[in-house]
Amino acid sequence: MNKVLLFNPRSAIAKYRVPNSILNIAASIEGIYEWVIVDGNRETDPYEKIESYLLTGDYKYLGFTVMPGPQLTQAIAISKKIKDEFPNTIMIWGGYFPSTQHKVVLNSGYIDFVINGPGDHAFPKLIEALENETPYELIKNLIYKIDGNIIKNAKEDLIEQETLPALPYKKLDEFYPFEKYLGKTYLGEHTLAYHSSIGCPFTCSFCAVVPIYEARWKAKPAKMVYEDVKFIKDKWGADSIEFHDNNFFVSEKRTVEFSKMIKPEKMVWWGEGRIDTIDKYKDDSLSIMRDSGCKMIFFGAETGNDSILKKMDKGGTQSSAQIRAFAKRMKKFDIIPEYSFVLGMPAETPEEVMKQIDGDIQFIKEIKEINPDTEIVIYIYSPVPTEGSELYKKVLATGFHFPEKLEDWIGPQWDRFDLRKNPLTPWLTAEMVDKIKNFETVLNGYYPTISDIRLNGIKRKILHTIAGLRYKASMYKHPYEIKLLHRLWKYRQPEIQGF
Ligand code: B12
Ligand code: SF4
Repeated sequence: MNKVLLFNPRSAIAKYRVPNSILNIAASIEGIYEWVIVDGNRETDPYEKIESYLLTGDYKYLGFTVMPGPQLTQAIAISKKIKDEFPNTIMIWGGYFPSTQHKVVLNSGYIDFVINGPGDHAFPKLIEALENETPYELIKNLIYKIDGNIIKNAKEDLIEQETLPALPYKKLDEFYPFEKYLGKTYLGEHTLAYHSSIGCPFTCSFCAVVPIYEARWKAKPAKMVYEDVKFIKDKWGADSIEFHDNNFFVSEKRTVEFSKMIKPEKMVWWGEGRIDTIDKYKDDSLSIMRDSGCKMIFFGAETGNDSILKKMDKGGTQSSAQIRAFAKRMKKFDIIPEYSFVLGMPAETPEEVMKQIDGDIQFIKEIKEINPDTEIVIYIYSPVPTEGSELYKKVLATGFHFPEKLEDWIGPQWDRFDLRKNPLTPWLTAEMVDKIKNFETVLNGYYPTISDIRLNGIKRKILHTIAGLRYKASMYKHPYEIKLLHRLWKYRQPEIQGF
């Protein structure tokens, strides 16, 4: 029987996390096919490692998990090289990038299959079909090419998460000591990355989760989450948790149940949620959450402009008034709201785009006044291909299009696109991008993020004082002195290096 190699291309510059995507795929074949993991975050030369496995002649199937951004660099270069040197291997890509960009991936000529969304059932079924030379044409979530045509199979219903096998943490530990996956963060000395639910019930028109999960959400029950966390705490000493779910807080009941179970473990935890969802939580629930260690929550505030909020199809009831009021409410419970904003959305005229940017800058300053502890994360809007959405239609009408060759994604023009810092969207002028970036620099100077644990009190004070004049006078142009200090002190941006 042929073996499977699973590869997690490098995604983190410094702090790496448990490679949950590839670990789920390993779990799906555990006990059926022999597998190994190569983690690009833990290897200086992952190709050398992969090659050493392939030279044994035992490995035929290669599964790569690929998220846009830096992961693509290793994913593309290594896939291409493997196909050149080991042409009989079968290359399967899964994860957010191939799911939303399957055409460019399959047209590259060196990737054979794409798994669109969850691979927990699709991957073992595909390996089984390939091993037994039986048809794979009916496997759900599979995308492939026949005679030059791309075939996209039907989507599978979301899997009940409690039916999934446990993640093979102990086996991962045999490849890479697990303790090292529990890095130091703002939350604690040994932070665990855990993924407790998949999808999201909402349909925000700018979000990559939507085309893959189509407004569906399934979660592991609170008890299962607690037991996994407890196991890792007892075995490897985790003291804090980052929940990597797109939307951890969909169910108030599950959140409260989990909070009650985790409280005695004295672990600090963080997750991502929606303002309008959590604003409906009872005061009691928020207190229970805080007492159980929930220190900070990441929210997509997106914008203070109500008409853009509508266009973004936030799908719920979020409004600028609620964003303000909620920042105040969180203060009462001592939970830090980490508000993320998306600036630079398209509009009818350049003046209108600039007006939107100015409005959001003003709104962010207002939020900081209401609750100075609010952490602000700023993204520049990068389109995701959400077929059928009004926003995406509008984006295409401006002449925007994604690269036609896979290699172009890692060319100098596109490699920062998905970092949402250099969006290449035709309606954004250099002046607009500069304004957003300069404001962000001044804001990060005046209010340095608390998640940068290396930045001590004195450095914070210096930054705050130096940036103060600019911030108060709204003078954002050429903030060289703040940039210099950021570079000198290696200032950390949570949106790039982990939240
Ligand atoms: C953890 C994480 C990171 C970590 C990576 C940590 C690491 N691995 O070391 C960090 C913080 C570094 C990161 C960075 C970025 N990330 Co990120 N990240 C995530 C996050 C929160 C969790 C990923 C995860 O572990 N999921 C758990 C697993 C179980 O789910 P999954 O990946 O979907 O896997 C399933 C399927 O996709 C499929 N599958 C996945 N891989 C494979 C492989 C094979 C072979 C098969 C068959 C199937 C398969 O099967 C799995 C099981 O069902 C996701 C959001 C999310 N909730 O998924 C965003 C997400 C993937 N990131 C995203 C982005 C854009 C980025 C950035 C590029 C930009 C940014 N500003 O955030 C940066 C890049 C910077 C960099 N240095 O690379 C986006 C992608 C959006 C898009 N346009 O496609 C997401 C979806 C967040 C979002 N909602 O916007 N990220
Ligand atoms: S609520 Fe968040 S995860 Fe859900 S669709 Fe909107 S942006 Fe995406």
